Amino acid sequence: MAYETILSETVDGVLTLTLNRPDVLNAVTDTMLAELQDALRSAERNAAVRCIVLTGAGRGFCAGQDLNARSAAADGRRVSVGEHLRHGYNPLVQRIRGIEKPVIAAVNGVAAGAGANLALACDLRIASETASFVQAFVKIGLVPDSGGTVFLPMLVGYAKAAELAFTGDRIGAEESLRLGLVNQVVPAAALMQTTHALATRLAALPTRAIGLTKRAFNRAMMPNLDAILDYEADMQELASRTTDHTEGVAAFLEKRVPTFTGH
Ligand code: T3D
Repeated sequence: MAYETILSETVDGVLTLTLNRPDVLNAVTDTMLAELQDALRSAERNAAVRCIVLTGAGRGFCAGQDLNARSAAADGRRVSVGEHLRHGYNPLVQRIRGIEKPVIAAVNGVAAGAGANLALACDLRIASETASFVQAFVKIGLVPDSGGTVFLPMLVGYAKAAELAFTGDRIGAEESLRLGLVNQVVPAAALMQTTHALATRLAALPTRAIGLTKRAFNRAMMPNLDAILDYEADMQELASRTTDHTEGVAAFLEKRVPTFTGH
């Protein structure tokens, strides 16, 4: 499959997938979701791929759902946000968690909304000094999705997770390291080299043992992930029907400060 929105390269047993819509900070479209699924499905089956790196082109890692391209069904009807999560984002998160090979996010810039939570779904995160994380959902009247309600509190504890999710505050690389959100922070110029060095090291280790370790971590740390993803979709569907959500998206697209009413 030829890809439009991602780049794919395998070197030394390491598959690097680069989100490639830099003009919009690699915001996610349905095409991107399908392409990531396809690339990861192939990687799962390909014994020559023994580690996967996810990164972004340009100054962003990923800005989450493309707010200019809210999904529409083939017949032009608006697809519900809950269904969009169930059919697009949730299977991708399940694939990242389910693939029995290490997945590293090389966070090169801002990671927002579902873009932040896709990074959190990965096993390890190496951040450039220019990286930042934003649980941007609240700013458009939504709730954390793509596994954020389990990954975020698991990594930073409930109090900090609630603060980040309720405020939508952006945190930088050093703060992310202090909170345990990322494994390492490196200068921007060293990000891909450092990540590739770790990835090639992991790719040369016993892949089956690492895969089974990941399976055991999944069982120990997030045994209800499928149900949680489904519940997030329910909550997102409810949130997406509020006037605050409509206002939040309109304000973002019109580049103005939103006025929320609590409805
Ligand atoms: O189906 C469903 O909808 C449910 C799924 C939901 C999953 C989600 O991810 S919901 C959350 C969606 N994402 C956001 O709300 C984040 C929106 N973006 C931002 O808040 C900010 O852009 C950032 C904090 C990420 C970065 O800020 P900054 O100041 O560094 O950059 P910027 O100037 O805002 O953005 C640069 C460009 O990217 C800009 O375009 P322009 O003015 O140069 O033509 C901006 O409009 C565009 N962009 C950034 N994020 C998105 C986007 N365009 C479309 N969708 C985006 N998400």
